[in-house]
Amino acid sequence: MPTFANPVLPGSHPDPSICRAGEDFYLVTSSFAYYPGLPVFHSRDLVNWRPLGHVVDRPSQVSLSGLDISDGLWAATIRHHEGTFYVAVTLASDRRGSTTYLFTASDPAGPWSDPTVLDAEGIDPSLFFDDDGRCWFTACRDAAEPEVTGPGELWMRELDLETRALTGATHVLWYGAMRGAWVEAPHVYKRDGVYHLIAAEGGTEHHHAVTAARSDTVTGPYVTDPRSPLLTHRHRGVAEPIHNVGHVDLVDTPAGETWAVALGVRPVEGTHTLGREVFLVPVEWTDRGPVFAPDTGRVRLSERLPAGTTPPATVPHPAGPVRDDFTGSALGPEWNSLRGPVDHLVSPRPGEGGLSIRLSPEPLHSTGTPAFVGRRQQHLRMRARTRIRFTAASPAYEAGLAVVQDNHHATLALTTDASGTPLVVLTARRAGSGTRLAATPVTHDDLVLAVDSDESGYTFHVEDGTGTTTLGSIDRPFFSTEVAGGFVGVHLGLYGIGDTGAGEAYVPWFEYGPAC
Ligand code: 6LW
Repeated sequence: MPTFANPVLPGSHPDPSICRAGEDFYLVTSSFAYYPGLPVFHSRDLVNWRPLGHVVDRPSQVSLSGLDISDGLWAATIRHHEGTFYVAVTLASDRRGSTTYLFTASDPAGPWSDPTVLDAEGIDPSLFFDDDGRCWFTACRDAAEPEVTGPGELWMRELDLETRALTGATHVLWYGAMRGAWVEAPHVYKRDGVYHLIAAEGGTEHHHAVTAARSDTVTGPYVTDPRSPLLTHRHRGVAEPIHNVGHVDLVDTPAGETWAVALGVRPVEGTHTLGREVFLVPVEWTDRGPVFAPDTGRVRLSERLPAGTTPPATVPHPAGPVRDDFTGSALGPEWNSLRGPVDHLVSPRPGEGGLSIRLSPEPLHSTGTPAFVGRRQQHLRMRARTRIRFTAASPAYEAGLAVVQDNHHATLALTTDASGTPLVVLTARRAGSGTRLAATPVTHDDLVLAVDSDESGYTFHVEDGTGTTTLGSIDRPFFSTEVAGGFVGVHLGLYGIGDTGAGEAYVPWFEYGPAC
């Protein structure tokens, strides 16, 4: 039986939401404080996903400034109704509280509208279009009586599509099946006249689970599906390659099947670095409701292809390194900055190719917009290399390669010592406080900086034309969510720090790919 490889979107792509328009599937994932925000992907077969654009690609749409990396754009829902695409999303902020935004587009590739702010409490907004065309908004919020009901509750109000405002009564739908655990990520589906409310419970870590309730009317009352949890890996042992499975969204295919996109992680000895990834799971509808992974009851690394699709003609994820020469007028869709555009700091050199990185005093751990662009690490075993030319006028100036996981960073940077000798320095930083792990003088200011990773750690190298020097390694758990905290996965990137106008680095190319 032809199969595909899970995850279908490797690397940090949490909280997937999916919809179909005709033969086309569209998927959005969370992007937190990375910019542009809310990547949109397109697929015809649910397996091969191609980046299409971003919902948030203008700073005027949403302000991400001042946010921690794991705050920002959380858990969007994408839906298609009568020619319009809708995305509802939370802008989460520890300090400012959360805001719910609604965006629309006639083409999911964009442009997406400026947002409408919805008067909605909580996180994980979702939309359901009933047969009569009415739109119902759901989200989760703190429960009014947590000691009785559990910490969270799912609620619903009608969304008036004309005025783009919530209207009518608030309906409290459900407190979840596991009660003591947070209930979130609600989505409503209608099947044979029954409304099914599917949610995530247990928190987004080890106890993550899919639970369900059903009702004859959209606004409830919803009755817990006694089979809950319908999907979880929390009972599986350390040998299980996929954990933390949950936060699903369902879609029907033109061939009449239903599939779920779920988030999950691939830990190694209890810690994961790549973030929460997108897994594709078969679903079968029965009289009792949806059955996830009916054959095996679990999410698998190798799964049967959806019916009606042919084995992919192209390899979805490159087998070797892919080099970016930055020859386009803008960076490719895999590149992200933090909290806003950085064209004034990091930009392709017109005509020439390569990237200019102008120094900026903003450190990587700040809540501003540093001179940084990064791409997701998508393979546990990988290698990233970059050629860089930079002459630091002061030991306080540096430019190079960065590994960023929330507030845990490592940098491999070209700088100088006080006497003006160029150095390459490896530094590990926790929330800005850095430990210099190694330094080596270099004879060139034109070098290749490299990092590779495997199950045990990240190893940093410098190539100067005469040979390769390995500067050191950092244990993998330092870059894991379990140690660094937060909601994101590792980004690999390029950065420069120094006084404004004090110089720029030139990066002819950056290369990333899986390693064996
Ligand atoms: C997301 C929520 C969650 O909104 O993490 O714990 C949040 N679960 O569903 C960010 O991904």
